[in-house]
Amino acid sequence: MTNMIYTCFCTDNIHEGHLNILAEAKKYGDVIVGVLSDEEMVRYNRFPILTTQERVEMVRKIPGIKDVIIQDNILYDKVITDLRPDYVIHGDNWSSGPLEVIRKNLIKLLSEYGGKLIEVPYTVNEKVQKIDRQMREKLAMPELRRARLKKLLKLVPIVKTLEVHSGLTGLIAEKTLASEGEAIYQFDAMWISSLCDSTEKGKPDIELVDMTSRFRTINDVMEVTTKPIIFDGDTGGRIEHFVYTVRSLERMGVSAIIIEDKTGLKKNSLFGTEVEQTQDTIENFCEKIKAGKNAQLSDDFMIIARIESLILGKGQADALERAFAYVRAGADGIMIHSRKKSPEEIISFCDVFREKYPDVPIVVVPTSFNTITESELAQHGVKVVIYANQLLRAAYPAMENVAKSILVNHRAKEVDDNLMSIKQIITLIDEI
Ligand code: SPV
Ligand code: MG
Repeated sequence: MTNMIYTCFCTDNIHEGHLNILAEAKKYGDVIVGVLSDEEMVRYNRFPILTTQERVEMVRKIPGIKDVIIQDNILYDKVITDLRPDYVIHGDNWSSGPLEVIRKNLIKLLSEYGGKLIEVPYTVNEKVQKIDRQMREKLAMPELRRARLKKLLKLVPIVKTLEVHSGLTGLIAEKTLASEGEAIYQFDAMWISSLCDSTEKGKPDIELVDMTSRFRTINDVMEVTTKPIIFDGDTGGRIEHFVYTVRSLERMGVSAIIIEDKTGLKKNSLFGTEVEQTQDTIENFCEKIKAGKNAQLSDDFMIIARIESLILGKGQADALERAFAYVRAGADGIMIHSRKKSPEEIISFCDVFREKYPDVPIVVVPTSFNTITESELAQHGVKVVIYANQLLRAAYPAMENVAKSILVNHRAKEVDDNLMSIKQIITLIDEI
């Protein structure tokens, strides 16, 4: 009986690296190729440009393959149980780092019946690297990037969004992978926070940093990333100005703007009622939403209405009345905010809102109510979770401590143990 050899592809593009693997595989027997599903691609790899089905067709066209299947989990348990291949073949680029857990899992599964893992040198050459860069460039194109948030909302249980305010923090959101047990995690999207964008520039969060400057931040992030962007649009400003903001963001490839129902001098919500803040009228805010929806040209762009009722102590009934009105006015999603330590008021809002609107995305920013987990939020219908300021809050004390240490020691030696090495910093950013 002919041996069976299995390999899994998570790619939109067949290049010589894949063909090398297949050529090697054919030496061992009949080759079955698994195509990793969209859901799993976004969970641990990059967003696929082609759909699962299109990728299946792409692989089917390669001559000499016995069968193509869809692998719907990055871990091999189901594939191995179903197929029991004699061999599995993979590039040798997964022996360390977060992907190691997949390799270990596979080796354990194969050892249960005497299957073997074959590892071939991962092809790294200029041509392959160029193809990889081209795919990433394509993902970063405005049309494709903009549409990705709506797609993600369908693909993942909750869109995990990290605040970014520069190219460097963008790279952290783009590239960070973490594993725990046999699971691998990464962020799905990025948040351009008004608080952090302003703070990074040494300015207060009062709509002082103008749109041109905020767009600069978006551009810096976009130049080095591919993940979708949700923009913190503060109050959205005057309706006459808001429509232009919508058009500009859409053209740049931003996926969504969140505007909050405050008016006058906006202060950060986490001040709550300690400072004077005025909530907009329902009528006026609905007009703003309608004008924005009218101005946008694509179907992909989302305008999300943020409700400040709980922040301003106006209560649940007011928050819900506003949420329903904003959805009727055309909002593509609702963000509900709270500065309570307990997530209770957020949960009860979500539960009531969900009964009326099962599909309108709910967004939350659990800065104060930070004990609730992503899966608990998802159980109450939350579709987007934003970690809105943690990166900047981590960076500031770390930098301040280093500055103090240099001052008291009159040299930099003592801080060295807390720093990344010179080698690491000079090689952190790849040259094209
Ligand atoms: C931001 O990140 O700027 C926000 C969220 O608007 S919050 O700071 O909680 O108001
Ligand atoms: Mg803000």
